Amino acid sequence: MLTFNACTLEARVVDITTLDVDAIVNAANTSLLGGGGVDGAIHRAAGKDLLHECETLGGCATGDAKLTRGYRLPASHVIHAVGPVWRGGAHGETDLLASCYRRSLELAHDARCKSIAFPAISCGIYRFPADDAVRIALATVLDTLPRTPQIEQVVFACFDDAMFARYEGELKRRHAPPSKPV
Ligand code: AR6
Repeated sequence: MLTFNACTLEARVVDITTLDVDAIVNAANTSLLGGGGVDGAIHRAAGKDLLHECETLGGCATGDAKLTRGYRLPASHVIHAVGPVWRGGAHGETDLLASCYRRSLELAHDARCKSIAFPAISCGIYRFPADDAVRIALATVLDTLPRTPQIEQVVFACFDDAMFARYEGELKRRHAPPSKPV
């Protein structure tokens, strides 16, 4: 766990649909009409009313996010973020992924959420290299939090131990005191 200003950041091996936080982030696609992976799991757990609200949103651009209610989920809100498909790294993937984390925190802050949970956006079906994605996620969240002071808790929900180890490693690395100048 890492504390930054008044916010705690932690990684957990958990199904994000079970988390009782103010907002969970969905790794959606530009249609916002559901899909596989965590998107499918969130829609199954939230029920049809989530799809009905998504149908009113007119889709979402890659790198952006849109907020809905959580319906049957324990979470009050779902923030549907659209990560980039990995196409080798020269198509703006890094900036688009960072933008997902930034926009999600901004939307959560505007909706007065105190706690938010992220999946590893783009790291499944969209094939973003996981080590890079985790570094981008952490760096962007830490960079954005000073402008979203409403947020007190950030959870990185990992579906497996390998992803958890990546987040733990990155959280520890950022927690380490700076080395002494030589
Ligand atoms: N809780 C937490 N993490 C999960 C869960 C869960 N219930 N289920 C999967 N993951 P992916 P993407 C992890 O493929 O790469 C959909 O069809 C998973 O192990 O869900 O952004 C959308 O509609 C991986 O680490 O999202 C889009 O078309 C991470 O969540 C497309 O997939 C993201 O994997 C988006 O692909």
